[in-house]
Amino acid sequence: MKTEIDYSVYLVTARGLLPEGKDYLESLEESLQGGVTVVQLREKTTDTGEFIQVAQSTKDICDKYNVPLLINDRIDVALAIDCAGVHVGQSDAPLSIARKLLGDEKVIGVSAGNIEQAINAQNGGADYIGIGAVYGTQTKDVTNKIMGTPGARSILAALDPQSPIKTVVIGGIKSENLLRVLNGVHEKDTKRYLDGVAVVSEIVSSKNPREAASNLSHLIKSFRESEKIKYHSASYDVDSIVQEAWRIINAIPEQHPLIQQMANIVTANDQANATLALGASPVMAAVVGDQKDLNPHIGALLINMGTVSEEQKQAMLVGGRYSNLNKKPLIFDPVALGATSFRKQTGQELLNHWAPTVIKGNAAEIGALSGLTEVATKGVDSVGPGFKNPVTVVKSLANRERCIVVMTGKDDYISDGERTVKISNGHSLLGQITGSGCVTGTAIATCCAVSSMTTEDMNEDGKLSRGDHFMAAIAGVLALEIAAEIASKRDDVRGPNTFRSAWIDEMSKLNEINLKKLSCVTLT
Ligand code: 3NM
Ligand code: MG
Repeated sequence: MKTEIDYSVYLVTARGLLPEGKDYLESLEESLQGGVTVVQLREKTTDTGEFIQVAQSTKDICDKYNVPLLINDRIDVALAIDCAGVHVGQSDAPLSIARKLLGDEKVIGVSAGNIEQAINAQNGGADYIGIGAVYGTQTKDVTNKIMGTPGARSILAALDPQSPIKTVVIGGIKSENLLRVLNGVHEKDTKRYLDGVAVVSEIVSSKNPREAASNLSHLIKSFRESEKIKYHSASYDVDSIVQEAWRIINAIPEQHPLIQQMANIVTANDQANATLALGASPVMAAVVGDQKDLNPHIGALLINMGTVSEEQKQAMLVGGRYSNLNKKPLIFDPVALGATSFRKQTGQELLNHWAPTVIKGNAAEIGALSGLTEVATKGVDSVGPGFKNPVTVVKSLANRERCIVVMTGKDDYISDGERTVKISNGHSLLGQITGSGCVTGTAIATCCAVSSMTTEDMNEDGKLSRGDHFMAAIAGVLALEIAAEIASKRDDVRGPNTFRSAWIDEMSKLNEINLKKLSCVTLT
């Protein structure tokens, strides 16, 4: 019988890359303990006699953990030790020959660097394809072009949705970019997900291969859980949305979540006060050392790039990772992302390290993240009238990053990639004080925390963070904009500064009647 393979964490060996003093079989065994699900023995220069010996001892250890073994290139060695199958590259034996020699009971994988190679492998009866190279790698001289996640995704899209062929990606995959890879390569239209990721150096070159494998395994599991999210929210019409927004806002004081914020130095104080006014607790911890201990206790983490420093960036990288691991909502505010190349790089680096639950920005920031130049930036501000087609912009970014996208402006657009709403609340005074956008991030984080806490038991499957954060993002925006409208009408508001305090006051006094009367939500 053909061996059933779980391709999730696919280890390709490389004895030459072991850290000094680390024994090959010891490293292999530790990686299996950490969660490697399939092993490919890859030896490029070993003589046949030694190859068979190494293959046999590799197989003995794999057998102990019930993990299948494949042999790179050498059909004879696979036959000699009777392992699960082989992996052939484009310059190795052709698939048809490999199949003839090995028979139908063995697994055969083929390297595919482009669509044509992938289709040939599929039509020729390969069991899986190894798609690569996704990113640059030091491990192998890759002659194929680096395809990035879009290239790998186009290969998934080209496969026959009915074909049983499995897919893994390879090349430069690390735990730091794994979520990005899984998010980016999944093909929504044909419903094809990657069956796994293949790595060499991430595990082999590690002094602690058990931990390296276990990190990969953990991230893949949380990603798969996140795909199973079931929205618990009521019907999707304007009245139900506003009702759900009120349910979330009203639950804040009762749940009293702790909202961690890596804020900027300009608006931190307003962000902290707004958190309190909404009924939650702020904690402004933004150094690396705080993250591990604090993360289990927070309701959500807001990462605001407003005045990001090298030191704060490190805390952002670490804090975001813990948030993903502990399933805490992670709200990302890429302030002035398009303004400088340092900010662009920082934003990309952060998004390579973790998966946000919500991205919130103005038109220029969302445009810069999307790679669009239609809307320019001046410092932190967006200039001009905004996008001609804002719905498409937020929707495609939400699909690309697989998160909720909130684009603020005169009208706000919120999308989860499928549902998109427009909110036309707010007041022009919000544009005359600093940080009203940053404070909106705070409100979204607060509402996401509540939505996680109140929906946890309904979402047994869990997700990266639980809850219907689309509704939470709407609730956060509505809370702040309706508080602003009410504040702007107060007699004691005489200009931007008095407005600012009145606005925070009104956040603490929101009620169901006002919210329902004033909210201006449109389905798009
Ligand atoms: N095959 P690392 S890339 C063995 O593109 C191999 O087909 C590739 O190593 C392909 O995980 C590669 O250390 C090496 O980047 C991947
Ligand atoms: Mg080869």
